[in-house]
Amino acid sequence: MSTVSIRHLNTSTPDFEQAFHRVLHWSAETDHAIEERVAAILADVRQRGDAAVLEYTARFDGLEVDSMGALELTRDELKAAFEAITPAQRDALEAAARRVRAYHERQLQACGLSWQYRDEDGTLLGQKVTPLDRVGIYVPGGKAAYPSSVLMNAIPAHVAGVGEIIMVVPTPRGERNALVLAAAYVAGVSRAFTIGGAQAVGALAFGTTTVPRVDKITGPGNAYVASAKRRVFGQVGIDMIAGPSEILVLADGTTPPDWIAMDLFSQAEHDELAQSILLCPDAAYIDQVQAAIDRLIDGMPRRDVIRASLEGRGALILTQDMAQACAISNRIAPEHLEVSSSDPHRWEPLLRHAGAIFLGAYTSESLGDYCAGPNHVLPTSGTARFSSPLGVYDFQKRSSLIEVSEQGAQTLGLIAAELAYGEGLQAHARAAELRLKPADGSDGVT
Ligand code: HSO
Ligand code: ZN
Repeated sequence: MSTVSIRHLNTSTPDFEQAFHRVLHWSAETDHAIEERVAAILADVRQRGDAAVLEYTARFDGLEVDSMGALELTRDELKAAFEAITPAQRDALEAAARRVRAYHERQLQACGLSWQYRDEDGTLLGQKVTPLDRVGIYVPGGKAAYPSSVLMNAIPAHVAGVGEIIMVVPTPRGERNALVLAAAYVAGVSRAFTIGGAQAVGALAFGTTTVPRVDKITGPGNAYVASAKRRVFGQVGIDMIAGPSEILVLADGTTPPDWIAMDLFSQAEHDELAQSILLCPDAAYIDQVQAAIDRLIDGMPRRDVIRASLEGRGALILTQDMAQACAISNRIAPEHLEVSSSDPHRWEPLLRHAGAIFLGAYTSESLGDYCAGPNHVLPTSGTARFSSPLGVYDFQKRSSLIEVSEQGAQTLGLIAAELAYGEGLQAHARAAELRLKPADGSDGVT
């Protein structure tokens, strides 16, 4: 057994605000060296296309081939990867994909469809929803190569009706991750390239002879990828720039402490910079969770990452009551929020800012990471205050529809002309007025 020096805070002590600020305060520093290198790589890919991508792939991934064709994975290769994994893995991937698909199909029905109505003048107004033509999905190759993320990015795109889904995944020295390729097969990826880093983002954003230009790039990546995505934003759409994983557990003390300890570990094991926080009004229970952490950590293969995360950014916070715990949770706006309570529905209405809310002791956050159905690409670093999980809506766009009736042209024409004259815009006013019916019944054309 070894002690994990995770911070303990108490909302009733005078220094709480200061200590809380230290827990929350985290800034991803911009590394200027990375920024400069990424800018140079993007400029080069834009200019030289495939030749540049080939060179960077040889240099950074140690993967030397003489044509871009050799960096494309065929649908047959994806299928072969699917067939090469174990039957249990195939079943799990397919079961997860089914649930994620079903959830996103609901999302499409609930908020992704076109609508229109006619007002009292017979004017038609509406919103037309169309999928993006082509999207790029970035899949990291190194320590964060998650097949589950392939499903979480590609399935909503597919459900939205995106025409072509292009996946890029670096394969250092040609080492391919069979589960990632199998997930691409299950999720219905259209084309896949074994390229990564800023050069892959550039290829997707600008297009090369081989890699088609996409309309939006989604998916997580390292600092180079994040910087490249920021730089190409505007040319193409991007999803969020994700920070390290976070979990906040709100506990009333009725869940076995080992379960809570393991849930805190589950996000801590992603990254030394991941953040796991417990909020609880029961001091004795917090001690039990600390004891569970100390007892369980040595058995974890990723204990070094978990310890670094818990000791660096974790916290066990004693609150006055559950309502105060909810208020603090709203201030944190965590990516994942577990309400580990015997009465989660009592607290849920108080919780406003979180990427995903997991209700009740049986709902471990990890079930959401893989297969519950909702997306696991979620807003981090407090951005749940203003943004949402990745969803079908991220792969769609909207166009407004307006069809003004003859009668509507009279009503709207008077309003518009008045406002247009006020703005000094004569042509706007006249365009509206030309469509007004004159009082004398003539056609109004002068
Ligand atoms: N919790 C991660 C997603 C993930 N977990 C993938 C396991 N695999 C970010 O929300
Ligand atoms: Zn996770």
